Amino acid sequence: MRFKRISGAAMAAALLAASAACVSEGTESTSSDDSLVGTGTGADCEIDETVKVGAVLSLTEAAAFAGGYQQEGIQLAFEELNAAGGITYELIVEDDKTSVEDSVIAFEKVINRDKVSVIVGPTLSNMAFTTFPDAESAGVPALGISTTAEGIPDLGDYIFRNSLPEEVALAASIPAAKETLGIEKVAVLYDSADEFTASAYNTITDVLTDEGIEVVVEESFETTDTDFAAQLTKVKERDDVDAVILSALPGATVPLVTQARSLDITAPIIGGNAFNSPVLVGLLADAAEGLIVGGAWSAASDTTGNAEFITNYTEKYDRAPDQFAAQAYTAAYMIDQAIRADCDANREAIKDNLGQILEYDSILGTISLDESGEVSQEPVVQIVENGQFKLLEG
Ligand code: 1QQ
Repeated sequence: MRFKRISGAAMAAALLAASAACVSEGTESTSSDDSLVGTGTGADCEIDETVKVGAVLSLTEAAAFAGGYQQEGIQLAFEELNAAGGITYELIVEDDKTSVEDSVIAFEKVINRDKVSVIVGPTLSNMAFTTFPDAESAGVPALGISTTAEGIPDLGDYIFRNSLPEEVALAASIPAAKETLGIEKVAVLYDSADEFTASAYNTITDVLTDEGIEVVVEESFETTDTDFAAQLTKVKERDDVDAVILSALPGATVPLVTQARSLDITAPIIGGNAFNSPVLVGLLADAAEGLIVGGAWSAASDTTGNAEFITNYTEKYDRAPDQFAAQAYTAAYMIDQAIRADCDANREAIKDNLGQILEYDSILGTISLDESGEVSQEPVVQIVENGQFKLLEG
């Protein structure tokens, strides 16, 4: 990893000024804690005080399919980092129970009770639109690891994500499917009640227009729906649907795809980040075959450290990692790099340095974060074959 700039007198002065005074309008003042400033920089940084990191994840209810993997990924990374020495991390995990109300309470706890230096999560964009403004006004950096909806980094100066935006995932999966399968006409089915899936719907329409693909059926539903007969009948009535583009969380994806297949709708189904889940593929069983998935990570990718990550994770948790685990694991390393840049684990320093990460060679591939909080990374497109994710060669 390299940073856009290295620490120096100007940087130290700026940090002092920022931490001594109000951070910005509307942001609580954050005083710098000297015990979180160590000696040395980079790999030589040593901080005596334990650095507290909060992780607000959906460990139960609808998004637990992702939250469980995220908890495991981040725990593995911090164990490795603690073993490497120099900085000791304490990870404080809170379950937001896939609920906006509980995610607000969880953010409040880690910010005020635990006084963490940085927060990882929440799992869903739906919660991020409410909780990230709280982190912003408290002056606590927050790093989203699976919050892929449009507009997340715009929520504030302290808000970052290392999660590939859904816009980028779909802008890869739809053209790859077009090239491989020769798609001309599609049905678009989407959950209009969730921030992430509704925002993905906007992207889907843009990408389809760019690709000259015609939408012949467009139907919406809600997150907790389980019966998709009405929407699927519209698809079934037509005989010219080359593919179904689906924007849904797994809770709706499983019954929807299963019902589509039992209605003999055989068109390929294309999606984004939410589909990159072995839990989803397991639940769908045979109905998962041929699913085309745009996302941020693949077990088949030859990225730096990926093979070792997969081995260590599988050994520790007795199951293979997924994209959510990989992004959470990477977040811990990005936070560690941001702290080591100035050997300073204060909130302000982490905020400044997270936005300076350039071309970090991670298990997700080469990844950068900028001051706006946005990530840049190459997407991967996969297809499910024999129950396994394979890279889709376009
Ligand atoms: C979001 C997502 C979900 C699929 C994460 C589990 O990408 O809510 O933004």
